[in-house]
Amino acid sequence: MSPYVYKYDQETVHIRLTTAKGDVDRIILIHGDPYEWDAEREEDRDWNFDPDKEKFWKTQQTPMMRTGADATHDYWFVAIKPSRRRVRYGFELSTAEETAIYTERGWYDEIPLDHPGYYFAVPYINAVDVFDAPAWVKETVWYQIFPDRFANGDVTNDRQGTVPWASEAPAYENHFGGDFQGVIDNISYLKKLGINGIYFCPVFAAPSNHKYDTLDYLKLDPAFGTEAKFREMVELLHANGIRVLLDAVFNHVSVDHPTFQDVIKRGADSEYADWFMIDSFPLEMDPPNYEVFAFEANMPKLNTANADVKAYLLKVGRYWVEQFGIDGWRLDVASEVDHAFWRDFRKEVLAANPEAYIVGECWTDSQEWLFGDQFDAVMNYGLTEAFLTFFATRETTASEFSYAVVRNLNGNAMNVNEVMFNLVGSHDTPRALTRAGGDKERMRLLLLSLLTFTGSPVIYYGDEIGMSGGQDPANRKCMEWDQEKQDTELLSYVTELIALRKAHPALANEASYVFEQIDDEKNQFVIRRSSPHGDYLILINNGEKETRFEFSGRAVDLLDGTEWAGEINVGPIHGTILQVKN
Ligand code: ARE
Ligand code: CA
Repeated sequence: MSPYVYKYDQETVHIRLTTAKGDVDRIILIHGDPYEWDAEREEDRDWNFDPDKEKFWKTQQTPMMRTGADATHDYWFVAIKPSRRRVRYGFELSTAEETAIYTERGWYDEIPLDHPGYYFAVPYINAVDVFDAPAWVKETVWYQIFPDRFANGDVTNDRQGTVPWASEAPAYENHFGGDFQGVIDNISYLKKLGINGIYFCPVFAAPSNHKYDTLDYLKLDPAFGTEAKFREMVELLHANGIRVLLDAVFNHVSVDHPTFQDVIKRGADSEYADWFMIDSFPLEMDPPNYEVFAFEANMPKLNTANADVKAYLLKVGRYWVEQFGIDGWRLDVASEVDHAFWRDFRKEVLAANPEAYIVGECWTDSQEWLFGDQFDAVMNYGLTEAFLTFFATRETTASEFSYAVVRNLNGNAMNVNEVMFNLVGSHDTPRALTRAGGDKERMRLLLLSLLTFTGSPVIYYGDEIGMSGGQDPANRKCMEWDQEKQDTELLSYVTELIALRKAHPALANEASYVFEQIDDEKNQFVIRRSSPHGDYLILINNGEKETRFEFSGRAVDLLDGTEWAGEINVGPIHGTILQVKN
């Protein structure tokens, strides 16, 4: 599997090709069954010729579609359904002046038909090899909750020193008492918003307010509530159609984790000495003589290649899925944990629930985790940056934005894109509204684009009501529950976008995503999303002036229900969604 050639499902192969920008006008895929010969042509065979050379391989020709471009390349795509789940293929590339055939054996002037052995191959689509992400994720809109900051539903579980809700600015050390009861109390709010999945930052026992320094993976933090309360919350969320994703911090533990404490005490003699990556004994913390997360001496890195560590963490992965019915895991610092561990982790979790969703925290190109054997998706921070630099900070042109998005979409298989964890901000980044300089129009464009993008969008708690905040910890303010202080207009806008995404599947997945009418001067473009459900146009005017978009036929503006023929005006820093009528 690669992003260029992969099995999309048990019958379909996707093929992509990139060419130098503007170099090629047309590409036709030449493809056929590796074992099928052209009977008609064989009848015509001139028996005076060498019989080996006169056999003709039977091929079909399917045009590829140019789906986009970046600064240097054009991207081409075709989906084919080989009749017997196997295919040999090559490319016919043409300009007005010349045609060339590209095969596994190199370049030809004419299509070589004497043997399929010239061609590239997908030898067979074995069902077990097909990337198999859970289908429900394609229809999920996530809401990310930082548990200490969403809602305090039970003051009796507050730890000592908890400060009153929103009474101070979030700092590295303060706790505000948010908990599972607070989530339960606000299910109706979440349902009204329309989200149908919650990603919870860590909930296991840990000293800090963020809980990324785990003390015990099999215990919930008492400040969040009891096991019974957690179970009640998960069941209530499920009863309301909301899935639950937990945060697994397996790269490191808290310095106070009993295993690490044992190593501090017993040194090389500790039975846990090989659980960590230690340079020398005795242990020293300043600077640490053991591997850690970043430069954090209080977060010693686990040696996931150690069989006991592996068994311990795999048990954790399985336990919460099996015992509490959680729907998946977000994996912290996933890119720094070894691949073999993640392959086993996937097997273990899917054994407990074949429909579980696994999303890694990787900030860079992530193909090496996304071949179907490790994660279903990653947190798509590459896309976040493309969105923010165009809509929020306005540093890039419409063309540059399109290049980044096209590269992002072509960086992974469609199977992955359809379940990608897409976000405009998280507990690790300044809030989107803050990146947008507090400008609500820009924020609306960001949310419109996020909620009409392929994949599985995530809304960071409070973004929907206009909360602000810079880099951590300022981005982790207490949720604003005072309606007077909520931006209720923004809230209704987000609610409407989520409802539209659900009502029109082509705004979510299984539809094309093609840039049209890119205009850098006016700072605008159109996204065409074509699907079996019809065509949709997402009109984006990121410019400072009202502008006119033209299109063929009639279309309905889904945000206000008005119908338009051939053209529509869109205000400055504004966008809308058209459903094309045929
Ligand atoms: C604290 C401070 C930070 C400081 C940090 C590092 O708050 O301001 O930068 O220490 O010394 C958790 C807490 C954080 C805490 C951290 C350490 O939530 O508040 O930070 O523990 O005590 C990189 C990693 C990525 C990681 C981010 C934070 O690649 O895995 O840094 N994210 C996860 C979680 C965090 C969590 C941890 C890891 C640790 O989501 O919440 O932090 O368990 C880029 C790079 C990325 C980089 C990113 C952010 O663009 O490409 O690699 O992510 O910037 O820095
Ligand atoms: Ca509480």
